[in-house]
Amino acid sequence: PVKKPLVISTWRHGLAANEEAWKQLNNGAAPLDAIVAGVGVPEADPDVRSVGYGGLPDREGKVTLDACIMDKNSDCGSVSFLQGIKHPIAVAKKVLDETPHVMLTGKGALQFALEKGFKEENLLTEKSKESWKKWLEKSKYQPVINIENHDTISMLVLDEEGNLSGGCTTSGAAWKLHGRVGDSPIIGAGLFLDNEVGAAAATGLGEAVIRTAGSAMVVELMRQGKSPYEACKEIVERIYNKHKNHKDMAYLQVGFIAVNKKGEYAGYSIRPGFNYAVYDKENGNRMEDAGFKIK
Ligand code: SD4
Repeated sequence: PVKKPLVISTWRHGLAANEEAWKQLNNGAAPLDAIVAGVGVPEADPDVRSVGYGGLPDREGKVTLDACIMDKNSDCGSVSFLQGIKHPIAVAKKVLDETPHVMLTGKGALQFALEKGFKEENLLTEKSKESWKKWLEKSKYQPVINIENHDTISMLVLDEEGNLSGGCTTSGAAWKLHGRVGDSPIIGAGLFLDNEVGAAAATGLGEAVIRTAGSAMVVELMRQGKSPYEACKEIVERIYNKHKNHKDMAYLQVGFIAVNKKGEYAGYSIRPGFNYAVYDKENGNRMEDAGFKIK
């Protein structure tokens, strides 16, 4: 029998996110609302330095956010390069629910959020400002593996009815160029699902995930019969091979989580250190380590 519901989120902050999403699902919330509430926990947490409020800024000291959400009908909403709004995932859901579009960006996304009643606020905490000032001393863009660049929260849900949905939210790569958008708000890169097959989401160096249409490829391999583990592994290996001689290789980390309609799930990354939180009825909420390609 398929284990349902099942909630999977990237990284340790996924535990608190899962907890909230699980609570919402139990209270009868729609899966997308559970995702918004769930990933909203790290978004609002100033100690999570890679998502929402408290996120590390770009090299101009500006916190710019990317997020997207997708439902069982393949409807999706996304915001990119959004500033001053603590919960970009909630804005992404509004884009899905209340516009004829999939993605809004920058000032237009902010304008839309304000029109929908979101409050503009300063997202740069003192702590992140300090980190930025320290970074400015050397101003060297070299993402730190598994730390400042790889802590996007992506959440995948297999709900009670056996339908898939997912969401993804991040402050993106720390010290990026102003205006840089990563994989996280891009459907097919940072997140993808097909309710007939499975769902996948990415964390890590967004550029590498975009170059390879990462999450879409993982889902496509599951369509061809691969398990979530095999699918994540094959795409991670493909990304690794494509980047073997690439300038990004020195700091390249990419990880995927995936789940299929049977409730099988997995995570796999290029380097060790990637883990994810899983919540199901049988075993509760816990961390699991992803497989990885290189030591
Ligand atoms: C990005 N994939 O913007 C994201 C980074 C990440 O902090 O995983 N997080 O490239």
